[in-house]
Amino acid sequence: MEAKIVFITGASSGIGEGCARKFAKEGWNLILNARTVSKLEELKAELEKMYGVRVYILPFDVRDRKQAAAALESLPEEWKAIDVLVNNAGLVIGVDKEFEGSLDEWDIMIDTNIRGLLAMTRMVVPGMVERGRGHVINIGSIAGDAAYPGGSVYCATKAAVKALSDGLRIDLVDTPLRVTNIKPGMVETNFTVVRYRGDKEAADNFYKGIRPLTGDDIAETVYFAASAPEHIQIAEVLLMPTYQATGTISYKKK
Ligand code: 8X3
Repeated sequence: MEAKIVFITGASSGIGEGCARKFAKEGWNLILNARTVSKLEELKAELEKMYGVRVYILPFDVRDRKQAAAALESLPEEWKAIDVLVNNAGLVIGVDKEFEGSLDEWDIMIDTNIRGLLAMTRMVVPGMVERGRGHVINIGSIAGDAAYPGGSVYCATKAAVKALSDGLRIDLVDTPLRVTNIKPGMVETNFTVVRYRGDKEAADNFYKGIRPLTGDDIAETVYFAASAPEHIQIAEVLLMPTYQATGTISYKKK
């Protein structure tokens, strides 16, 4: 059988990069998206050589609907039959209160985490429905389960990811397609550096005394959902470090 195709947004670092490595290791062909190509080119060279899979680089900003549509349109015929879409591109900027933060920064989060994810789903899923085969895996967050201090808008975007995942599952209930919402807790990636607007020390402090998850840990769970037998739909997975209990409560060793 032909190798399956996974399309990963935000694949140049963190959870997206972890997913690229995991799916390649399992023999899948990859379409990798991010805004900049340099890291994707490195990944492509490495994974093609290491696992003998094929990697197609598709750079665009998920916030730019026209760019995204043109990129998807440009996919060569043999890459169009996407089996799994991993809607991973997402970010958090700042830890401000809802009455104090920057509307411009919140727009970036809303446009990426909600509108970008929705646009990708809207563009990729019709082909899956036509082919009678496909799986959408959204990277949500523990932050979508309940708001926490300094997280208001980010938490709202991840609550939206939960609603969009549930809504899509409802809309696809009469099809063989599957929808999964993966909800990570603390994961140590560049994500946290962006949350603290580039302050590496603040980001390191966030994880001090706890062993956080890695992008590779999340990728294992994403792959678990993608490779489950066809009659099993992993609807949601909430996963966090052993010493984390909720979005706000974790035990940090001194
Ligand atoms: C981010 C996870 O625990 O920082 O999606 O809210 S957490």
